[in-house]
Amino acid sequence: MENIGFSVPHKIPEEYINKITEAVQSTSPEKIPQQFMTFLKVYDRFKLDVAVTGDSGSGKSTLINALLGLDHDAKGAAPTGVVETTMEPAAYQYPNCPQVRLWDLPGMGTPSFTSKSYVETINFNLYDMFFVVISERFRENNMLLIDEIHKQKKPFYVIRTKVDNDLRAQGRKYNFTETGALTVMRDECLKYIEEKNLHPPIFLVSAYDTQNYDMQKLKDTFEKEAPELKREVFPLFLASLFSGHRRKRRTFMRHGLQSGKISEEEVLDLRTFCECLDIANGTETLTTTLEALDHFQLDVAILGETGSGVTTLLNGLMRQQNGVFCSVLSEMPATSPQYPNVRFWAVSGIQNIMVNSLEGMKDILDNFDFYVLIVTDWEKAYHVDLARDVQRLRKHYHFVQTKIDCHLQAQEDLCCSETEILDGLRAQCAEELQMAQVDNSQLFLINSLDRNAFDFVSLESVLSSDLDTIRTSAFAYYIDKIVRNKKQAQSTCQIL
Ligand SMILES: Nc1nc2c(ncn2[C@@H]2O[C@H](COP(=O)(O)OP(=O)(O)O)[C@@H](O)[C@H]2O)c(=O)[nH]1
Ligand SMILES: [Mg+2]
Repeated sequence: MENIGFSVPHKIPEEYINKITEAVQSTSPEKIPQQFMTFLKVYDRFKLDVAVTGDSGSGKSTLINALLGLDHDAKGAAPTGVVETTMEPAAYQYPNCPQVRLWDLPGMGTPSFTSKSYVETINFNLYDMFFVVISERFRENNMLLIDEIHKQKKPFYVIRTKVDNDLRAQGRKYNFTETGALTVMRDECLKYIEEKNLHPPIFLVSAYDTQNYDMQKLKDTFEKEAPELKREVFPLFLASLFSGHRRKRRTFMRHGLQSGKISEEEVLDLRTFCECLDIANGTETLTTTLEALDHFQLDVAILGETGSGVTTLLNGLMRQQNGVFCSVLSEMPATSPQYPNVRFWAVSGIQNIMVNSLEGMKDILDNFDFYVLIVTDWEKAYHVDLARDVQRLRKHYHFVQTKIDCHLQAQEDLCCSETEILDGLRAQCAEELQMAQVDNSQLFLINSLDRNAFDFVSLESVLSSDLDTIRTSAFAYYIDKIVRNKKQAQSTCQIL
């Protein structure tokens, strides 16, 4: 069959492949998947710890409550007040980003936390990012903080709070305009920061009037940038754990373990991986690896016999009306904004491939990260054989039975209800899989031409969450495969 020998295009741009394979070349191939998986697992779980810092009374705790959408006296709100209220750092889960924690820190410049010792006392290097909160005007303390953050190469936002107060006070001036006053405030911040050649985002907000000024912009910007910020700071986190000053490293490790950012069992794998990527000489390779993960294309195959409805299902999933992707094994994958960084491939005519070459089928299967197997007739063993092959590759799949509307129509003469017929189909699937001793996989009953009927919506939502979950392990598997291939090619060359 003409399809044998098919392989999908690179899943990540070639320049990343070269950099990563070069970096892990000194590791023995058996160890790559485990270390790599540990690295990706810690990254997946990693929480971006954002320290909300600034002078005492500048409005840090009130700002956190505004970001959490809580009143100051609500349960779970940060304590606020006109006297020093925050004595210990406290963490708050950021509402729309599960991977972000906001830390309410004590304020700078009180007898308990003097400006001089603040950075040491607070242990500034434990945080990944900073919201520097200022109010009324820019002070020397603010610049001290920004200098320290810059020294640590960490990202930060400058947030000027209480602009409602400032505007009210200035409103008495004779030539006052709100826009003019806000511009003056922004320019004041810019003047000091740009003198240092720094360009952080600046927001002018009121925690009491969140509908006006920059509060919404602050939330939108941060929520959009959070994944990117996480990628930027994770290598710095690893560098603090495994390189640099010994005493600092120890404090950092203790904190990492306590806060659940890393577990005892992961330390060894992660250390070896970081050493292998030469973390002592910079975090560039780690950053490249994470960028590659961002670019990684997940390949999903929709597999079925000729005429089983592969293309129609693909069009349904891509929300296309007509047969746009119609070749037997499309040269071009289908993509949709609903599934970012996923390529869907229509693989029709599997009966021919399987009859001609089982090995060829396995090679084709290994190109993909996930499979939707279309069931036509349980009498034919293709589906079960395919499921077994997929399982052997330690990958996942779902079964889909298409054209359910036709099936129901054909059964019209029987005196069964629709539910009884559908339940019958599900029971048959469970039975067949049990007999064949393949894992019990879910079966979706679909009419590809009507997205509102039967299990279409639940197939879509299960696909979304499954594809999200397998992304990192598929990436690790792929890197492992290309590193092995490269090593094999090198050793063959040497023998020759
Ligand atoms: N008008 C106004 N008052 C604010 C704003 N943010 C904080 N405050 C007040 O400033 C005082 C100190 O706030 P707090 O959040 O406890 O400051 P922290 O020490 O930096 O945590 C409190 O009395 C707040 O009510 C704001 O945006 N507008
Ligand atoms: Mg406070």
